Amino acid sequence: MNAAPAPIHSDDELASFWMPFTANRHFKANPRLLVRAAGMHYWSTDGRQVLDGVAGLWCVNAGHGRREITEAVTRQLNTMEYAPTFQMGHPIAFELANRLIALAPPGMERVFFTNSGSESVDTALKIALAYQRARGQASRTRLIGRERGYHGVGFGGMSVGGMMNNRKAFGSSMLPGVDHLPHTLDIGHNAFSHGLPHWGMHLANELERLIALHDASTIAAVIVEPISGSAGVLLPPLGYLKRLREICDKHDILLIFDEVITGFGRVGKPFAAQAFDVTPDLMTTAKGITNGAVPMGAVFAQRKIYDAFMQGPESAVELFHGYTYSAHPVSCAAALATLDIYRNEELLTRAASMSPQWESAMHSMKGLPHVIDIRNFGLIGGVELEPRSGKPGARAFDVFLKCFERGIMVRQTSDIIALSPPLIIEPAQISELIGVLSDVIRETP
Ligand code: PXG
Repeated sequence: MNAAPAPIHSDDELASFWMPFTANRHFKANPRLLVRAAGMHYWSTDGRQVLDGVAGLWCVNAGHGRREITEAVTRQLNTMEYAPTFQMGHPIAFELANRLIALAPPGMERVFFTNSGSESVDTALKIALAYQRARGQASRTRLIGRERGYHGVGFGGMSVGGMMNNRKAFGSSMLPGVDHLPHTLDIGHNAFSHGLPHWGMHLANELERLIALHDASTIAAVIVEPISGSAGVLLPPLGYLKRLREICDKHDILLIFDEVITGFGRVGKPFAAQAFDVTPDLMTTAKGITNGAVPMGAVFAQRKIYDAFMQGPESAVELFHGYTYSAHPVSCAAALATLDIYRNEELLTRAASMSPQWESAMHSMKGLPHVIDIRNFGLIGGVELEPRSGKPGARAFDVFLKCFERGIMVRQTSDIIALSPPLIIEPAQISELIGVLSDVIRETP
């Protein structure tokens, strides 16, 4: 077991690290430092045990401190710490791609490796554009995203994403030729739906409207998260994703599912594509692929997409894209060990069996002060609070802070509390998580 480092006392010691997506000044005045993790828990510098309600950041699906992953990574570092995959290869990269394909929806037979969700998204967008060109449809350059979508922080992902705060500072540098579908959250019609909401399938028809505006011959691809996570758990209405698929098929437009959070068991099947029985053309993943232990991402592609590139001279590079660390051997080793754990412990379907209990625990918070909506699917939950007048996000931020003090870690985005525990969560831990969150919501003005 690692010894806990000495607590940091001086403000100066926190000054250098410019923290990502963080209120830096607030954090550095009130640091929340984690030093150890095992199973369902973190431990903080002051020795407190914290129940992880968000799997780190939606990534530690098999729980913390998995020895099998540590050993696989150590073995790989001792054998070959790095090898290039540009015009060279190493065996476990191919083994991992084969293992991933076996989990994926039918037809998704090719895998491109990246190092993060953002890179997976930018990779998928580039593949979509290059595919259209490769098959003689070079006029298809437009990309369609969705309001309140989150697709990471690259310029491509930011452009198709629909979160105002991620876009406003970079407005003039977005990709040209991007349009957005409306988001699917409608509290007026769907508040407190259990699982997928019944109202709103017709929102997919907005794609027909965008096609009528731009013409299908200009559109390369549509990208959506099957369930929007970062925007605060926005669920697809029943039938909505199938309808998107039908419209894309009708107009020969690629459909991309961003499964960075829904992939690897979060919704009770390996991927949301399977849970919702809708197969995209490209699928972006990251996070759970290595249980968060080392960075990695992967883009899954339908065979027909890869095949479209396999023309021209055999010695020519077909796709001018890739990263120094694509299929990094250490990441591959971590991913293989992670997939073994998922298989041996049947974690990729566990969210389905835990979901009834999760759903009733989530909805037990109905009626608490300021709770205006509760949303759930698989092992994902969202609680939306009424914003304080003139102070959007402040109420949920207070809830997040108090939860941490009381020993549970949740995520806050605007006035929504998001939950996505490791898939190993036990019934008593669901009760503890929701019990503490309920107490905190009750006590937060
Ligand atoms: N797509 C989706 C759907 C995501 O959720 C990314 C792309 C980008 O992945 P990287 O690995 O580049 O961060 C994400 C990331 C949260 C939260 O609490 C969600 C993410 C990241 C950090 C926090 O909602 N998702």
